Amino acid sequence: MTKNTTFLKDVNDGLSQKVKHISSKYFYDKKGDQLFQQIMEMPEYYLTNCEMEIFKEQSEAIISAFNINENQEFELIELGAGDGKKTQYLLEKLLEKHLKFKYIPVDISQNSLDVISTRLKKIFPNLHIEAMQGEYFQVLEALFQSKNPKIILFIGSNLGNLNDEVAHDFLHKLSDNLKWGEKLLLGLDLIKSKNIVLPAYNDSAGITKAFNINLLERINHEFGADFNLEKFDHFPYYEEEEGIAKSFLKSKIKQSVFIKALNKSFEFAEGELITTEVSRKYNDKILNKILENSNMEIQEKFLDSENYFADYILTK
Ligand code: AVJ
Repeated sequence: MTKNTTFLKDVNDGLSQKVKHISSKYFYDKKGDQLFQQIMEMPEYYLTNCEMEIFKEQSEAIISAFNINENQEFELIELGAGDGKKTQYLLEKLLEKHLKFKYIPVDISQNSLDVISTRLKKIFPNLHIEAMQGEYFQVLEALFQSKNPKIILFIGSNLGNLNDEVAHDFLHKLSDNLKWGEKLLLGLDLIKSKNIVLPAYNDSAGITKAFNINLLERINHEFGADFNLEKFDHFPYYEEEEGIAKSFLKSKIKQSVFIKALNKSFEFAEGELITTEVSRKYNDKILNKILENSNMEIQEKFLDSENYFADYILTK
C-alpha cells in the first residue's frame, strides 16, 4: 500500500469509530512541518527550549555516558530528526573529539530530511550524514543489518505521541535489536502542572490551533473532502493526575462531511470530538514501568534548570 492509501484507510477507520480519531502522525505535510517549526518558537512551548538547554550545556556529559570506543566507528541514528537544532550541539562535540561516526537522521518527512541535511552539511562539512526516509521500524530493520555499534536518539518528546501500550512495544522492540551496552538517548517531557503544560498546546498566537486544523485541510486537499475549517475548533486538554496532554478537533455544529476519495459522508454531532493527538508526560516511575522486562534500564538522566524536561540515557 502506498503512503497515501494508508492515510486514506486510517481516516476512514478513524472517522467510522464511535469515538473518532485520526493519528497525529498525519499532521506533518509540508504546511504541518512549517507550523510545527513555528510552534517550537512560541514562548508557551517550553519543551524545545528546555531540551535545547540540556544539549547546549550537557553534551559533554551525555557523550561520556555513551561510553564510546574511540577506535570503533559507530552509527548515530536519530528517529524523527526534525530540524536538528538540538542534535547540532551534540554533533559539534562529537566532531571536536574526532570520533568516527555516521549520523543517520530518520524521518517520515522527506522535506524535513532535505532541510536538515542541507543545514548540517553547511555547518559541518566533515560530518558523515546519510538521511533515511520512512517509518521508524522499516528503516531500523535495514539499519540493524550493519555490524557497527549504534546509539539511537529519540528526543523531542516524540515518544509521548504513542499511547503507553504502543510506547511499551516500541521500546521493547528497539531493545530487542540493540546489543549489550548499546544506548538509547530518550528525550521526554515530564509531568508537571496544568498551568504550564496546557498553554504549550494552546499558544495565544493560535499556531497550535492552525496545526491541528491543518489536518482537516490536508484531508480536503488530498482526498477531496469538504471539511468546513471554520466549523471546527481546536480543543486542548490536560490533567496533571493523568499526565497526558490531548488535542481534539471539536465540531462546532451538527454537520455532515463528504470525502470524495471514499465516496462517503461522515456525521458529526454538535460538540463531537475527533482525537488528533496524545502527548504523554513522563516521570521515572512511568518510564521504568514501560521498560520492565525490556533488558533496557535507565543509566543516567539529564535535566534542564527548571526540571521540566529530561533526556534519559537508557542502556541495554
Ligand atoms: C513533536 C510530538 C513532541 O507532542 O509536544 C506540538 C507535537 N503537538 N504541539 C508534542 C506537538 C502540538 C509535539 N511532539
